[in-house]
Amino acid sequence: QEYTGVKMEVVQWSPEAEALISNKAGNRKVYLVAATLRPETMYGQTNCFVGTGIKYGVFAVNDKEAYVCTVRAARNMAFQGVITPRGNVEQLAELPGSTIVGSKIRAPFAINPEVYVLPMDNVLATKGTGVVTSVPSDSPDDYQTLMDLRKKPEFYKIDPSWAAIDPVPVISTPAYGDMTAPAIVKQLKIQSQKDTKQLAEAKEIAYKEGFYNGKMIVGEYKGEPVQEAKVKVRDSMIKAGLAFAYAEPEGFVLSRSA
Ligand code: ZZB
Repeated sequence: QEYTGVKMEVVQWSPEAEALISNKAGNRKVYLVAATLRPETMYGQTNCFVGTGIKYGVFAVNDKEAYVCTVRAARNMAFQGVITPRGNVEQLAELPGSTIVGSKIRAPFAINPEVYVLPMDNVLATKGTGVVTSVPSDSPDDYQTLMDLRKKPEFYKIDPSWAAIDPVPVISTPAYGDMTAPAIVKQLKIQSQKDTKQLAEAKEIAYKEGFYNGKMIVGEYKGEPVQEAKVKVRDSMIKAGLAFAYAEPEGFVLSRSA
């Protein structure tokens, strides 16, 4: 899988994460890195998700930057030459996902430039970076999780204000309008992020409709089909130093343990 690694600079750590990092990153700028297959949707980021039970590390990229992701993703990045020196992973600090929640980050290209880190039940430690950027207009999982968090902030141990940013229209599709994910969630009668089977189906529908029939309604490539804008948005994020190519070696973990 060829993902785009999106760099979200930490603007303000939660007190818990701040205490764990203290001065361990030195003068480096620290970024949460999300792996996405939909770079063209980045205008509509409203928050970012981590798994509360997942262990994250702060990894040195070079003298100037550090990335927050799983150790598994950091190792992949080191092999891909994203982290230097190639093949070498230096962990500066360890952060349980629960401690990162409530931190504020800068979401590149987003219409809402600063957003919060929130918890999601279904983040897989074994996929991408373990950090997921949230686009509730176009991702059914993101939309449903945001609704769950708004319904039960105490249960999820969040401040309601962290989940206050509404979905932002980014792409228009003929079948679902400019809020594709909420429309599919409603159509499939999805009630919570625990409805994982229906959410998988919703994701499949949203991917297809967005990619084949979607048109950009915001940003530099407004009016263009998603099929054309996808790579252009990705390239301009990479050129701006806000993203990088991140490949996931398919079946790598399985073939190693087999
Ligand atoms: C932003 C985004 C906007 C995404 C969208 C999707 C959609 P796939 O197809 O199964 O490989 N993701 C990334 N890493 C994880 C993880 N560790 N655990 C759970 N979810 C993760 O899924 C790739 C997508 O799943 C990624 O692209 C990311 O969310 C999420 F409008 O990034 B995406 C219809 C989907 N729309």
